[in-house]
Order: sequence, then C-alpha cells, then structure tokens
Amino acid sequence: MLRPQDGPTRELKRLDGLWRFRLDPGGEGRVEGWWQRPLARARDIPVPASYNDLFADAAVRDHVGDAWYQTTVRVPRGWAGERVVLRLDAATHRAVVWVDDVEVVSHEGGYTPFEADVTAHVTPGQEVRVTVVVDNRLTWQSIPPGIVEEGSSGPRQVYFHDFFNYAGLHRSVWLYCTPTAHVDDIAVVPGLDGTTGTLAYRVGIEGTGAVRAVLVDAEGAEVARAEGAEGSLTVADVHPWRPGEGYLYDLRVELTDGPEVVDSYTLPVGIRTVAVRGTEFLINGEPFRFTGFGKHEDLPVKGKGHDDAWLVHDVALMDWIGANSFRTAHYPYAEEVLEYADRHGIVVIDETAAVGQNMGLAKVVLGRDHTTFSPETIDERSREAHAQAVRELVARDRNHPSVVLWSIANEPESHTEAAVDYFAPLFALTRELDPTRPVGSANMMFSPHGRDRLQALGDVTMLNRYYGWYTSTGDLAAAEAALGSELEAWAAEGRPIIVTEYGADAMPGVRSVTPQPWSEEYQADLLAMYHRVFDRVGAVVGEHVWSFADFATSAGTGRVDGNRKGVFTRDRRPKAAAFALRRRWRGDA
Ligand code: BDP
Repeated sequence: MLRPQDGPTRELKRLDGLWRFRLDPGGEGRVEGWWQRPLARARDIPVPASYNDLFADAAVRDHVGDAWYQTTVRVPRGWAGERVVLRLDAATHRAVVWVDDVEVVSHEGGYTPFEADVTAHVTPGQEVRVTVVVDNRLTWQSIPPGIVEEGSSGPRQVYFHDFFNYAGLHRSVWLYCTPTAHVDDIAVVPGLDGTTGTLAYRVGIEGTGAVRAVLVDAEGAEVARAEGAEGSLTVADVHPWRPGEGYLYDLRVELTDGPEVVDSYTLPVGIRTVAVRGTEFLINGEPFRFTGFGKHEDLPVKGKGHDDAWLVHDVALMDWIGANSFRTAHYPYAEEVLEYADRHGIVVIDETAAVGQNMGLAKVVLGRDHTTFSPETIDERSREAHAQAVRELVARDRNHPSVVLWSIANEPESHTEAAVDYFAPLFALTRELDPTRPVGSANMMFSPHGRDRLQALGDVTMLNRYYGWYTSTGDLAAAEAALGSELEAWAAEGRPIIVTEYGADAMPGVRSVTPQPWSEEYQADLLAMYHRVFDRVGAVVGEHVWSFADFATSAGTGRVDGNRKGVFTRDRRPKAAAFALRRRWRGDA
C-alpha cells in the first residue's frame, strides 16, 4: 500500500491537530448514530496521540471499549474531478470511519494503515464531518490477544504482553487526491551483481494507460528507465544502500496517456541484498552484525502517538551509542520511522503485533490457566487475523531497504504440535509474499534449545534471554554458564543467531558495589556478561538489548512505573549501561 504523497499529479492534506473526542463505555454511539451529528459532550484531543494519559483521569487511562473521534475538513476546491481518499495511518486496535452519514471503511489491527475512496461522498470546496470510532478491546481473535472481563467497576482488559494497551489515533490522518486513473501499487526487488545494481519493479494501476519507470540518483541524474508495468532497471556503478549509509535512489513511476503524464508517484528505493548463508547474515554479500535494541513506540503523555521530534532524538541516541539496528518490538511502527531508517542506513527487524500468544507465560505472570491454541482461545479465526497482519505488514513495508528480516511473532508458545500447526502456514505465507527476505520469530526462554519447535521453521534463530534476571537472579556466574551452553547448542543448528532480547531492569540512581539486581551496575554487568558469551559463539550475529528506553506497562509487582529495562530512561537519559554499550559498540568512547 503506497504512502500518500504530494506530487505533480497528487495533493495531500494532513488532518492532524485537535479533534473532538468522547469515550463510550456503554457502546451507545453505534446504536444512537453519533456519527450523524456533531459529537455531543465531547472534549478536545490531539491527533496523533494515545488518549490514555492525556486527561489525568483513571477512567480514561483504563477505558475499555469504544472511543469516538470527530473533526471537520474542507475538501480543497481544486480537487474537483480528482479521486479523493481518506487514509488513517493507524487506529488502535480497530475502527469504523464515517464521512458525514456514510460509513466508508472499517479496519481490524492497530498498527497498519487503511483508507477509503471517498470521492462519491465529498464535494470539493465543501466541508465534511469525519467520525472515527476506535475500539481498544483485545480478544482471543485479535492480534495481539487479550480477554475482556467484567470487574466490580465495569469491564477490565486483561492481556498477555508486557506493554501498556495504549489506544486511539496513534498516527496521522490524511485526505489526499489522485487522478482517477492512477498508480495504485508498486513493488520493487533490488539486486546486486558486483558493481551493477538491478531493480525489478511491478506497478499496479487503476484505469488505463502506459507505465514508465525512471530511476534517478541522489543528485537528481537519471540512471535508468524502462517502459511497462513490470520490468527491471539496471544501474551501472551502483551506489548501494548499506548499513550506516542510507543511499537512496528515486523511482519515478509515471502513468501516461500518449504524451500526457496522467499520474506520477515517486518511491525512494535502496539497492541492497539480504541473504542468510550458513551462520552468517549477509547484507550486500558481507557479514552483518546487528547491534542495537528492541524498542517501543512509547512516550510520556503521547503514549504510542508518533512524534517526529522523538524519532530524530531516538536515532541520535542510537547513533551516539553505536547501534546500527533495532527491532520494531512488538508491532509495526509508524511509516515515518521506516522512512527515516531508510535514509539513515539503520537496519530494521520488522515485527507483527503478534505478541502474548503464550499461555505458559501467562500462567507464571498472571496466574491464569488457559490453553494457548484451542477452539476456545487462539483459533482458526485468530490465525486468519494473524495472516492478515502479515499481509498488511509486508504490503506496507516490502519496499523499505532498511527492513532485512520479518519477525512474525514475539515469544509465542513454541514447544507444542499445536504451535507448529498454527505457525507453519504463517511462515509459508510470509515467504510467499516476500521470497527476498529471511523470516523468523522471537523465541521465549521457556522453550530453550531442545524444546522449541518453531525456530527450525525460520531462517534465523531469534532468542530472547533473561539468564541473570528472571533466572539465576543476582548470580551472573551461573547465568553465564547457562547462557553459554544454550547458545552453543543453538549454534550447532547452523543458523545465524540474533539475541533479540537480553537485559535487566535498573532504577536510575540505584548504585551498588555488589551485584544487586535493579542497580545500574548490575544492568551493566549483566550486559557485559552476555557480551563475553556472544564473543565466544561465532554463530551469534546480533545483539539487541532489551530495551532502548523504559516504557509503560500494565500494573505488576515486577514493574516500577513500567518496565525499567531501558538503557535510557523513559525521557531518554542514559543509565550507566549506556556508556558501557557505547564503549563496546563504538569502540572509540
Ligand atoms: C520478554 C518480552 C518483552 C518484555 C520482556 C521483559 O518479549 O516484551 O518486556 O520480556 O520481561 O518476555 O522485560
């Protein structure tokens, strides 16, 4: 799905800013038709932002169910005769959208965009009312899963993942226009052969016309062109995209009618290859070692609302510390983030929102006894929702050179036959949708080597490990021995290993001369212990500390105002571990 853009044949209007907002705990709005008139008893709310932390009100923070958003927008009068589209970059976790009285689109899944052709419902020059109802409930059939329970003071949302269930309009909302006949989709596959680059492309069009593809380098010089909706471009003396150097070409796709350019869309592209060879992860044929973090979209006040200032700052801190990569734990991030990674040469592991599909873990953390995969819990419908999440992730992100690996789930149950039955088709689907990138899923410590049955389905072994924290707490010597023997066992499988999580909580300011969990020193010492082991095991090609920054979670006795495994605090101040990581990853500090 193409991101909307301004161009010679397209225009764009961002609908961000203050909208009107009302919670609807009783679910009355859908019955009473709240979209049909100005939202009564509404208050102002910023878009994009999570609604939860804005109002100093527990009823808002812990709301379960529908929340209504409304704004009015004037359709530019110059758009007469154009196709007009309303696009939401994300609505968490599902939404229905109306333009005036007409329902135009609904969408399931909180982290991928959706849009509606609203041409028939708008008049250029006139105002329309846009109403969105966003439902934050998680069920066994949603990705991620959850259960809504009746508590003494109303419904309560239970979920099995370790980050707060922020909800709302987390990303931008757009009104844009294209010509009626237009470029609808573009897929590119880059290739490299010595100093020659190739770019296979496929263009989907609506309407009729001829397609031309023109590739332009970063200085604006044309380097290749081709005619036809499908083809391949060749670039002599190519300037590849590579980690640390986000060199991009522009692919200008034009839909023509004789001499006239009917539509034009410019896609930034990077020419690079990705492959797994034995225990190596290759980018452009060269072994790549991942250094960096599992992150979150998580901010004070804004929750999961995207913010360009924090994006720029986070990447500056990743650069400061020597991180070359991150994982979009545990859901697809805003497209702005991936575009920024493309431009800055940052390597991305791109993850679906399938987190918490593990009732073994739920039993330990929440004391609940459920079967993970069953007709009463995660079932066929859940798998279809999961498949759709994979389709939408790949459709949205396949053209980003920064994305080198798909992670289709985080820490699912992985030792049972049911897990294999559930996941084998999802691995196959991901490979069918994108045969050019490796696929994996992050393994949880309850299914170590010898028990896990999912890693063998992937191309890369992805391990989340907490030796020295959740096990052997405070005993780094025991933790080191256990970690070493497990990694050696995984290495023998012959796949590259990325340790996608390792870390310890640390409360900033808690200092200790002896190994005390929760101290800044213990966090730093634990990471150093992992690094000693990684350096002994050749198959380890990636180290992603959990986590980049502290983040909000649901309440729990192991959580102090959220998860404190950040190397930076939630407001991005470094803990002691940050300086140690910088010394390891930059070597020059
Ligand atoms: C892992 C999860 C991650 C958690 C982390 C932790 O993948 O989301 O936040 O552990 O416990 O299980 O800190």
